[in-house]
Amino acid sequence: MSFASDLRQRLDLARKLIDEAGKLALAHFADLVHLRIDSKLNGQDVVSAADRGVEALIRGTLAKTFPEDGFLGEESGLADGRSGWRWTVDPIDGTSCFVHGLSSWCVSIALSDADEHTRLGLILAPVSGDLYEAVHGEGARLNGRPIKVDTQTSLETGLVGLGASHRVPAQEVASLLEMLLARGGMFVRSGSGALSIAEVAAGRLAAYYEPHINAWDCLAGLLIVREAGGFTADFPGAGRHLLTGGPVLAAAPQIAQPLNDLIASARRH
Ligand code: LIP
Repeated sequence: MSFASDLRQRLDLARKLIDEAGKLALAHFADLVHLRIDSKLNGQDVVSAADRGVEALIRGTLAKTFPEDGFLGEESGLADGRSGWRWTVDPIDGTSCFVHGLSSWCVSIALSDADEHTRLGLILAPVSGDLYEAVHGEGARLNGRPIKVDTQTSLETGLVGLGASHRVPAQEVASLLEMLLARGGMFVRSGSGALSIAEVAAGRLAAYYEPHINAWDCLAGLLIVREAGGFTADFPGAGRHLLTGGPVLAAAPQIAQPLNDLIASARRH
């Protein structure tokens, strides 16, 4: 089988699978009162039966169809494969929003090759129905229509998505917020890094930055931004490992440097 044919087969399945996963997640979302929720690292870091059920659906279907592929899921961890392909999946990104009944969550599926290049990225926001998708070298799409980052916005006119969690010192986030506001900028925090990164690709956000995020949260979105003409900093960055995560920056090209300068200043404070 050729590389292109292997990739196409996996894209076809990923499209069907993310739709099925979105429907399962929505069924849980409609019945939150009966949803089992557990804390992980702290009260803000939660996992639900919906996360586990959606990941089991995706992981089980992929294992049946492509048993030689590797898989990295937020809830079930890493399983190496022999084919060179590896799926990286966040069954529900924005779990905290999900369990609180907020609509800012999504299903994120990425596929990487043996050289750790992301070749497919799919992000579905089931509440809105928005499906973001990219194939390496073939552009980015939202609901089937081509998308591009916003090349006209600036820090002073655009919205910067900022991620925050208790995995990083509060002061680091506070310093960046202060510097961005002082610069005349504005921020939003949606609670779903994957969805915010996809909104950079759609030209809705000027950029997205988070001091620490995991691979399953961002690999799909970073490909979608690159294919939409955006800048993405190397992830997880020099000296870091896929499983430890790291900082993420995705931006319209004209925003990347001024925002990076603010990030560097905030880190020094
Ligand atoms: C979330 C990320 C978000 C981050 C949260 C959490 P999850 O992923 O999308 O950007 O700030 O701490 O990691 O846990 O909802 O899949």
